[in-house]
Formats: sequence, structure tokens, C-alpha cells
Amino acid sequence: MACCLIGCGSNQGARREQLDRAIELLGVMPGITLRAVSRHRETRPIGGPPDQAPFLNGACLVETELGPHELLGVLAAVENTLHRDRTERWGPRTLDLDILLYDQLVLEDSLVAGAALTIPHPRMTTRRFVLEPAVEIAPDLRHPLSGGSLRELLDNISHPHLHVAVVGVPGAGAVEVAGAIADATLARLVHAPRALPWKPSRSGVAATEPWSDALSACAAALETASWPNDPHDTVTDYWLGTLLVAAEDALAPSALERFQADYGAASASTVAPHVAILLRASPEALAERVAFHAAGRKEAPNLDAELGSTGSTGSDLTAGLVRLQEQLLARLRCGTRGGDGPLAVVVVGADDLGRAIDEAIAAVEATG
Ligand code: A4P
Ligand code: MG
Repeated sequence: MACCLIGCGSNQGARREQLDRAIELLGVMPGITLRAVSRHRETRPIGGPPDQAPFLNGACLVETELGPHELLGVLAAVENTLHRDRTERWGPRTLDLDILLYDQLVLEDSLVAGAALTIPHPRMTTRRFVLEPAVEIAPDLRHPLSGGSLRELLDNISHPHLHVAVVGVPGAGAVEVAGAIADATLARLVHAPRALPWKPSRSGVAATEPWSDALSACAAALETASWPNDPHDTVTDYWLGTLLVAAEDALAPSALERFQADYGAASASTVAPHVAILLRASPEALAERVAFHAAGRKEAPNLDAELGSTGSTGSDLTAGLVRLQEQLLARLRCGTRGGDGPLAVVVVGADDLGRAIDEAIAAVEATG
């Protein structure tokens, strides 16, 4: 038997009746036992077309003998019974049923019969409309990636002055995405004060100085002692942890040991991000941006500002950036389990910057 948390939403038609009917139908499905149902609450629509109607959102906890794909099939059948129209992503819907958690299972884009399934639900950690009803029925349930309980995830996005870090390798678009989030949400914007000292072709570097200098400059802007207490957020286009991950890739063991000590002290006196938006660009998009950089063209996103001159050839630099991006992803996906990562992480595709901006803004607005 697996214990599953299911998120429910509706913003079209007779919302309350549809949600009640959906839960009633779930309760009589073979292989599913309903354990708890939250109250429904009205929420502001996040993302999707402008002017759509408010949602009613809730959550329920079930025990099931069904595998995750079988459960997804049952949820789709219930959605279809209640006339779900799927023509527009994030468009108005009579009913949306999402698998939020399935025991401690982690699946990424697992494809069966054309249906892709990602568990835990990839956008749940920043969504108040998901976490509030979930905490009502299962506060102690753990999110297997971040390691936080649902109660901790909700507390995390409820901080009075959130720190949102847009994280990406140089050229992924962090500067542009962070700027757009700050404009849309009236947040304070903090730019990385230094370029990343990392260079793809120089692993085994012995000098810690450029790294420690960059670390102090980047940490100074995030000091706990001067962190604002107003109800706006701070958006940064860097994460201190990126310096650590990149240093592990670049520095020789003894230099790395010195840097790790500096990093420990710096991170202890700074406000770690509550939310990280990780930009993930394809190798092809990174290669294209590296080629623009080599040709001296100033297209956005601009590698110059984030990396300075690298002295590497295009393919070296692209391969290095792809490697660094995977290391960042691995580190951020562990949340608090592997160290001091943020509890809320949303991965956003960064090949199309306009779309990345929309998704990143939606992820941040969902915390409100
Ligand atoms: N899919 C992958 N993983 C899952 C999962 N864990 N649970 C696939 C359910 N489905 C999953 O979903 C598209 C495809 O996602 C499915 O075919 C399935 O194979 P969909 O329900 O057809 O379309 P969608 O919901 O428009 O897309 P998406 O990306 O799942 O949207 P979200 O992230 O669920 O967001 N604002 C408020 N206030 N309240 C809401 O409930 N919901 C959304 C939808 C946006 N804004 C909202 C709300
Ligand atoms: Mg859905």
C-alpha cells in the first residue's frame, strides 16, 4: 500500500460540487482508500491566461494498491467524467487532480503510454494553494527531495521577507529572469557583485584568493544582520552555493579545503534562499550562447557579465557549463538532505527566455 497526497483544483463550472464529486468518485475506485480530505479554499489563479476565474483548491490523502501510472490513469478518468478540457496549459478547468506525493517515490518525466509523470509534483514546493490544504491533513508528511515536512515547506514560503535566488550557470539567463521577477513582484533586486572565477579548462587550481574574494563580495549583500523585514521579497541572480559547487569542480584539494572553511563562515552569517529557481538550458542552447560570446555579440543572456574572459574554446566552455549545470541540479535537488540547499526548488527550462520568465514569475507569485 502506498500513501499518496493528491491536489485538487477547479475554476470553471460548479466548482464545489465538482470537487466533492471527484473525491466521492476517488473513494469508490477499486484499489483506492480515502484517508483524509481538506477543506476547499478559494485561491487567486497563478499563471495561465489573464482574467481566469478564481480557483477552489483542496487536497486529499489516499492509500492505494495502484502503481503511480495506474493512479494517474484513474485521476485522468475522474477528470474526464467531470468534463475536463485540456486544450490550454494552465487554462480554466472544471477539475485538476495532481499527484503531489506518492510515498517517498521520486520519478522524473517517467513515460508510460504517452503520459509523462513527475513525482513529487515539480511545482508544489512554492505553491501556497497546494501546501495550505496539504498541511491541514498531513503536516508531517515528508517531501522526498527537499527532506522537509509539508509544515516546514509552508513555513518556508511564509517568511515575511523571502529570499528568492535565480540560479544558473553563466549564460543560462539568471540576470534576465531575476530582473523580470523583481519587476513583476516589486521585489528588491540584488545582482551578483562579481563574475564567477570558474574556468572550464583549469581544474586543479591552487589559488583560493579569487574564490574567497568573490565569496566575500557575494555574501556581503546577503548578511543576516542587514536583511530587510519589509513584506517585499529580495531576488538575487546568484546563489552562494554555486560558488561552492563550482569551486569543487575547479580547485585542487588543499585549496578547496581552505575555500570550504571560508564558505562555511560566510554562509553562516547570510540569509540562505527560501526559494531557488534553477534555470536549466539544453547543451544546444548553451553552445549557441557560447558561440555568440566568442563572436563578441552582446545577445541576452550575456556570458561576459557572469563569467568574464575564459580563455577556453567554444566546445570546452560548453561542455564545462553543461557539467557545472548538472552538478548544480544534483546539489539543489537534495535540498536540506545533502547540506544547506533551499527547501523550495523549481527547475525551469531556460532555452526560451520568455517562457522561463513566465514560469519563474508564476513560481514566485504562487508563494503569496
Ligand atoms: N503530469 C506529470 N506529473 C504529474 C503529476 N505529478 N500529477 C502530467 C498529475 N499529472 C502529472 O497536466 C498535464 C500533464 O501533466 C498530464 O497529462 C500528466 O501526464 P494537465 O492536468 O493535463 O494540465 P495542466 O494542469 O494545465 O498542466 P500542469 O503543468 O500539470 O499544471 P499545474 O502545474 O498542475 O498547474 N492556480 C491556482 N490558484 N490553483 C490551481 O490549482 N493550477 C494550475 C495548474 C495553475 N495555476 C493554478 C492552479
Ligand atoms: Mg494537472
